Amino acid sequence: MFCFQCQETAGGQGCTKAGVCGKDASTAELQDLLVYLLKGLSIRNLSAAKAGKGRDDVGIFVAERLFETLTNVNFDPAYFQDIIYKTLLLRDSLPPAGTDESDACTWKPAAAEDLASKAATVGVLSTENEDVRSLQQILICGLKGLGAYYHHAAVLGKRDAEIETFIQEALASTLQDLSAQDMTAWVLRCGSTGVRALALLDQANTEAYGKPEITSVSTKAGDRPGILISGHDLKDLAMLLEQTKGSGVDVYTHGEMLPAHAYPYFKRYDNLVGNYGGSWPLQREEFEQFNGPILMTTNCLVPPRESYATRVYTTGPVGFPGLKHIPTGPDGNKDFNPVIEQARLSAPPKNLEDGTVITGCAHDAVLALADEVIGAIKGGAIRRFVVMAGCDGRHKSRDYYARFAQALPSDTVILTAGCAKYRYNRLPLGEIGGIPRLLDAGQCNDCYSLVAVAQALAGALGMGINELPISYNIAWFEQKAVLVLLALLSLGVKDITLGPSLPAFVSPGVLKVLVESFDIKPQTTVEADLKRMVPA
Ligand code: SF4
Ligand code: SF3
Repeated sequence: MFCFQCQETAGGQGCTKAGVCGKDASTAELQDLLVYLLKGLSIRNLSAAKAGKGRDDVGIFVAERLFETLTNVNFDPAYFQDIIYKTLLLRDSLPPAGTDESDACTWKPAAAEDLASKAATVGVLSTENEDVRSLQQILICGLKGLGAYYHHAAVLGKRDAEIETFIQEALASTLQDLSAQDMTAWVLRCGSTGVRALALLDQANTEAYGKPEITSVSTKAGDRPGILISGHDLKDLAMLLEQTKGSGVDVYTHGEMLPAHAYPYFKRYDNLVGNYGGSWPLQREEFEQFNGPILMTTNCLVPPRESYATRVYTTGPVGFPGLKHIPTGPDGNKDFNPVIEQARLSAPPKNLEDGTVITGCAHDAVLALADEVIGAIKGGAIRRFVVMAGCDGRHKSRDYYARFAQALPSDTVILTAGCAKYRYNRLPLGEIGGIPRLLDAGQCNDCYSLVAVAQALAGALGMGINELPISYNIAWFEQKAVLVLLALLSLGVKDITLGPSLPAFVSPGVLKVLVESFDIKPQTTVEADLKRMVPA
């Protein structure tokens, strides 16, 4: 195996024997083979579409399969073996895309063992040129993030032909012999399509659940049995809350599900009682203490300890050998009764903390304060905004973000989204004239909100996006963050600081281009970065 798609890749270079994340070699290789075959499927479907014979189910199929290969989503080799056969069936239901088709369009296994031998030849390292490989993998990682966000919009009924076609065309482009310039253009198009997908998801979420409101969420555990729901899928939360109503079981959010508390729709449920624990890297300790069942709707799943594995349920794209999976019915509904039944028999969660956290500072809520914010900028009460969005992770070096947040001068405001915020969202950062100094827009996809706020401020202040008093200090871990980064680049945002380390899939040659074109900078020390991002 060779996988270097996330920030925690072994030695900052690549996982070669087993993933630091817990993904085994056979799963990693099957994921590579799946991505390869998705390219063949895309080529055939795009060709059939030109003749008016494309299949409507391929675009969403490809997006969802890409999501399953994202870090900390699916660790189950049996699942990938099965889905590879389904991908082959779908591909072969489409007519050949000409007489000289790529191997990805024609390869078939004679026996199950062929999957492993083929997988070993189609992975990341099958592209020899380091810069070509780098541009291809930036695109593939971006597409995995795009597939994830698009899946979330699609489960809420929002489909978009342009996004589906782009994903297929972009995948197909990685089998072509393109110039560096053309490959870079695909990468930037992935970013602009990312903006489109993030906007679509924002629309899907707000149409289904209302506009987020600035909300204080309790982090205290109650004395009734509970279910902990983690990941990003708000529709799963909606179904779970409806099914647990009146059952005597409380529902707690975890990790990226925290922002759900800010939506008017979820506020209707008094069985949604609070947020439990921090971000994903702490889950082994926190799940142990939760006592009740845990539902993982998307990333980030950490391979569970035996002591609580019988209480962990997966659903949607998530999978792990031996864990119980809640399937999606043909109408899109899910039956969470097994989870609820187990919760009834569980002890209440052990209390971990006793406070509150603020969320729901999405674009509508912040722009409702636009006059105050603009007045504070013009009057000098707010000197600068610092976008600290993105992911959390296990590395000790991520202490940097808590120290950075704490060291920011009192006339600065943090804009955040994603699970990176758990490093500093319990700090007493205070307010500036009634505006909280930490504005949490929500999940990582709600980085869209930060862009909308920046664009509105630019309009109101008559400035270009790079002239605004905003600095970007982005934390990345997995491929959704790659997509968010590409989205920011496609909008022309420059001078982004990226940490805690640069992606292993960015080669020195490609990094040079990123620095020259976008002024991307690696994170250094709190003191040096602060001096640069918040000039006196
Ligand atoms: Fe390694 Fe990250 Fe790939 Fe897991 S996802 S195998 S940790 S690079
Ligand atoms: Fe976090 Fe996994 Fe990226 Fe949605 S939950 S931001 S890491």
